[in-house]
Amino acid sequence: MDITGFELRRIAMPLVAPFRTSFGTETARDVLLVRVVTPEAEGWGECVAMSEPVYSSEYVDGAAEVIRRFLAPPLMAARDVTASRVAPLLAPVRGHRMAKAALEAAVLDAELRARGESFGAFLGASRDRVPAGVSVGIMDSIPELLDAVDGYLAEGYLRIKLKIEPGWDVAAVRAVRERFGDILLQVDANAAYTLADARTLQKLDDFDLLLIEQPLAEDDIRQHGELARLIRTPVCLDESIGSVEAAADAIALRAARVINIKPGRVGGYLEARRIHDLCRANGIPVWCGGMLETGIGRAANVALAALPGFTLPGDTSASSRYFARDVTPPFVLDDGHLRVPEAPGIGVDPLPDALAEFTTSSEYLTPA
Ligand code: NPQ
Ligand code: MG
Repeated sequence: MDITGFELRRIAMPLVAPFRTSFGTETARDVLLVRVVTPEAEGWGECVAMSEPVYSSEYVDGAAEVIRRFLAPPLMAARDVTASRVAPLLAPVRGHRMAKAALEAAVLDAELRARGESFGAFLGASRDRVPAGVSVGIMDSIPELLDAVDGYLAEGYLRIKLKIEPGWDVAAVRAVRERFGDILLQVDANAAYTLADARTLQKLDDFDLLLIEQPLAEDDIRQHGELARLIRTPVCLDESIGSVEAAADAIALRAARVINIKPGRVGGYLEARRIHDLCRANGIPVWCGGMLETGIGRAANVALAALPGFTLPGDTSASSRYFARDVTPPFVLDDGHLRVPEAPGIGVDPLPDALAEFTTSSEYLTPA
């Protein structure tokens, strides 16, 4: 395909409730959407960067700028662009994986729509629905946390993930375990601890957690290996895994018994599939993370989560977990599962009225 242009569209989506993590509290999702226009088809990609560089070094304004100045021009100058050529064409630009992933996703969506193939079929999905987990933010009190978890279990979520930080960890986990018994339960620290906290993290060993996600800093892969030898809860890496090479290092260092795969964090769905394949070959279970995606990113994530190595429920929740109104027909829980879209590309179409309601700006990039 030759690229006619890219639309960069910013939308502001109010969250149904504030979402607090160890790095801050979000009340709205500020999202950059990419629409690629080609003669054959259009395609959509969602950039998962946040407004501020607090989960990773990327942030939305920076992603828009790097796309505008450095990433869109070489793609628009190239002929016969396919998704598999996007990463090689963008390789001269270092980093900026979330920005690159949004472009690759848009091109892949257009390419698959043009040939009538779904994301699931293309990626190698082995199921038509995926079990849904939910990520539960840090609350002001334990009773509020128990009410929130109770509500999600009543909705049918099959796995609960508690966000933790120093001071909101052992007591929160104990309260949820005592109240709800034998549920699938895991925790995510978003890099809030150091190896000096190993004694606190050991106390979580009593609660039969599926895993502890990213307890230490992004760069501390070796230290995660050290921690993994000090605690029984399996260590899962999120922020530390930005590529298939990082995943291979983490496995070799025994720093991750489980890996959270987020396509945006690793530069796209093709790299995400390579990490899946590596982990599967090494007996490392993976699950699909979430970045509060709209239906556009969620649709593609659900397709990825249907690959055979995704053996743990992911953070692929229903649209209603985050948004009162989504920009696509909403993803809804069916017996605790989400259906993998079957239509071409990501399999869902943005709703023009919803897009218009949430759009804060739009620009159209064309070849030089
Ligand atoms: C995680 N996600 O696994 C992330 C982090 C996260 C679902 O827990 C706005 C945009 C707020 C992206 C809060 C979940 C966010 C965000 C947390 C991502 O680490
Ligand atoms: Mg995480």
